[in-house]
Amino acid sequence: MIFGKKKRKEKSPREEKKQSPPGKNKNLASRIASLFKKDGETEAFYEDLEDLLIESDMGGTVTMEISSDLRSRVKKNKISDQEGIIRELRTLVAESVKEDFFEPEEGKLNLFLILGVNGVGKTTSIAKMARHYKNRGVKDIVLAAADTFRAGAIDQLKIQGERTGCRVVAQQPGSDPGAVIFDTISSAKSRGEKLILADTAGRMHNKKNLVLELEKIDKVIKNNLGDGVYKKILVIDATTGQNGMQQAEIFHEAVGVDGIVMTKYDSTARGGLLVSICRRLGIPFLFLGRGEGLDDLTPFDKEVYLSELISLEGE
Ligand SMILES: Nc1nc2c(ncn2[C@@H]2O[C@H](COP(=O)(O)OP(=O)(O)O)[C@@H](O)[C@H]2O)c(=O)[nH]1
Ligand SMILES: [Mg+2]
Repeated sequence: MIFGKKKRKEKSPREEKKQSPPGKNKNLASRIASLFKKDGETEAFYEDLEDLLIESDMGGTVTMEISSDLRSRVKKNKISDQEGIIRELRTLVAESVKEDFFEPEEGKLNLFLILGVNGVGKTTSIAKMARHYKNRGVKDIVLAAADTFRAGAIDQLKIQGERTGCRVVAQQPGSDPGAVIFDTISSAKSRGEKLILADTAGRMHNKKNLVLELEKIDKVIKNNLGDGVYKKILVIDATTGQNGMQQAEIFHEAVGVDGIVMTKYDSTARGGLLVSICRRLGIPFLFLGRGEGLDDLTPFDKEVYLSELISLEGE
């Protein structure tokens, strides 16, 4: 890993908010072009570019790595024009970003455990994913209400079950989430259902308890799923900036995250958090949430994402 000369401090969410660009346009290309017009390929240009990347939520460390890599590539490839620099930056960002898609395996019981802190959009994303997989022909989907902490969370999942035509397995509020998962796996096996989408609680105020609870759930799944397919999917809210990065680190360390759904992508003008998470943790992105409706979830498409973040001439 190459580090720049200076170390950047991660900005607090308050500082980040102050600098938030207006509107929801995430495209950095025209802003990079004006910086280049002003300064040419100088130290001042790279410093302003770093500020721009940080404002887009790429985080201090990743920004400095990318800026440093960009300098050396520009030198090595003797790039001197604006479009060339933008193209090289996009290539560097592209190398950091990973996409994936978890197609439920046929003939097996698939369990996708949906993780994330309160309010990021887990329950909403479960409904959207249920809709998405149903549209792709996965018929028997069951939702597990393993966020047992709040009665509201169970009711919310039941409503989503009705809206999407999926069976919901739930117990009383306060019951053991592991027991809900156990029930769901056994009933899904006996009914021959193919996909379990399991909701979880995400109380971050007590990291130790969160980790213990997730470890318990993880054990129940591993002991009972047999030869089924098990994926841990983390939901991150795009508007939370580098807090989202910290959440990804905590969950990844606790249980090992297989893929990420980024929600509220429609509500931010900053598209860089995804680069930061992919580059630092190497976790692929699966879906982007672009609204509150059931159909506002799109499979993550790296090329579309890149052209929204750093468009090239003619795009
Ligand atoms: N604009 C927007 N809002 C979203 C998106 N995903 C979820 N939300 C909203 O975020 C709020 C919290 O969602 P919820 O699913 O209850 O979060 P949970 O606590 O993680 O289960 C709700 O008001 C959702 O409608 C999204 O992609 N875009
Ligand atoms: Mg919820």
